Amino acid sequence: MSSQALNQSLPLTESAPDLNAFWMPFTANRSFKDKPRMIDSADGFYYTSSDERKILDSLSGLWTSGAGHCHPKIVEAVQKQVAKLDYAVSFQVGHPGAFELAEKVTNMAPEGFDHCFFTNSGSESVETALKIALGFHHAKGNTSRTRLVGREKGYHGVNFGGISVGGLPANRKMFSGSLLPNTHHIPHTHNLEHNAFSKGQPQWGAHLADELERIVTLEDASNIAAVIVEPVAGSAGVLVPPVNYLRKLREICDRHGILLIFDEVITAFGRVGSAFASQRFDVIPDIITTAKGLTNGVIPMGAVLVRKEIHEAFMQGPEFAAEIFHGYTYSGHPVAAAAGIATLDVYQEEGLFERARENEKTFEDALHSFNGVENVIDIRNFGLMGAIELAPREGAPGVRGFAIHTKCFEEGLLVRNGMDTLVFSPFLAFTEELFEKTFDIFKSVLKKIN
Ligand code: PXG
Repeated sequence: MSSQALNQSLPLTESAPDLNAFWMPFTANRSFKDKPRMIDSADGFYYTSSDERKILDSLSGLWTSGAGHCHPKIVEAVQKQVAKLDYAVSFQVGHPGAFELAEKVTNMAPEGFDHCFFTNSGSESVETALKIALGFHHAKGNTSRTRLVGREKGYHGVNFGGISVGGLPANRKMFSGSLLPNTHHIPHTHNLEHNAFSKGQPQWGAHLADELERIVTLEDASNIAAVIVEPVAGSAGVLVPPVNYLRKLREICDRHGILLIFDEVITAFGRVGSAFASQRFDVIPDIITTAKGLTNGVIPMGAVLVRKEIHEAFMQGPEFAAEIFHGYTYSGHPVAAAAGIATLDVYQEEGLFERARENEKTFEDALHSFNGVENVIDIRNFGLMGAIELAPREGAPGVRGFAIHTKCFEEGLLVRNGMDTLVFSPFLAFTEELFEKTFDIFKSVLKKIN
């Protein structure tokens, strides 16, 4: 393109961009473009909208930014790295940052998780984990173990493996003819009759893990590779595992030689008051997927952590050959690795996982103060994950939740709605004052929106 042509294609002023070309993900594009909600900048716990209003972020990005937006230490690390080594391939060549980050992450992980594979997102972490599970059994000579088990209402990203084991009908519907074969689903644990308004882990529901045993009986253990679940389901609207449920899943997997994958894309890095939810629940899987909080959302990056035995199973064959035919152009990207290293340092230096634990009670009390408010049919919480579920309007599911989201934005609060469930994921070091502010705005909006 000539420089003249280039100039003609650039806007002459900093006026608002045309909104047409960007096909926004998971967004009502037409209604957004009719009435945009634009964010210009971020600092700490706030966004600033393009009409220069401060918007308190009750979701820490999209469960990504627990350490706060534009954290100076992470910003500096990224700036320095991008000027020093902007990109380096990780295939047959390495750079120190990726190794340093892998060591740091595995040091925070449950004992025995000694290896980490880098991806660029949660979705890629899930695909990678499923492939590692299949590859593990293959390497062990158990080539019939190819079936994968997920859970209803599970969210494991948007790629084909992830939506196949995932259990959110809307995410599967349009693609249902082309999902992976040989997948099964255990039931979800959402039950208003038994568990509504539980604080923390519900007492009812551990028996639902036994459904895995039923699948094993039906399909035979020798055909099943892995089970994947979120320790606390996030996207489905914070579904907290019933007491003993995860332990039962672990026991059934152990009994039958099935790998257990915890999808910790949301739950890792302080969201439930520990580095990994596995540690908080004291149930240790075989493979852990992460993303989001790994870099505080600053640069896209994910990681899959595996137990030593799984890694060892791949380290066979001639030494000149790659052990797994899998990887991404940006696996272990130097700028992402720098963001990750700085982020993990910030978590530690600022004691953010401990701060998250200290904040749990304030958060729980604030959420459950909505018990009894009109239209509120359930409240759920664990760690710093919380949800308030509202009854849908008759014949119009999701409309009430979306109206609350947009009204909150107008009033200076970003709240995410999944249909009629409002989801909260506060910053790890949120203050009492900001919890109060969040829920004051939310309360006033609830009064205005029927
Ligand atoms: N697994 C889990 C458990 C997730 O929560 C992914 C995988 C996919 O990650 P990527 O980086 O590919 O988006 C996620 C993502 C919501 C919401 O509304 C949650 C996610 C994504 C979009 C919306 O809660 N989590």
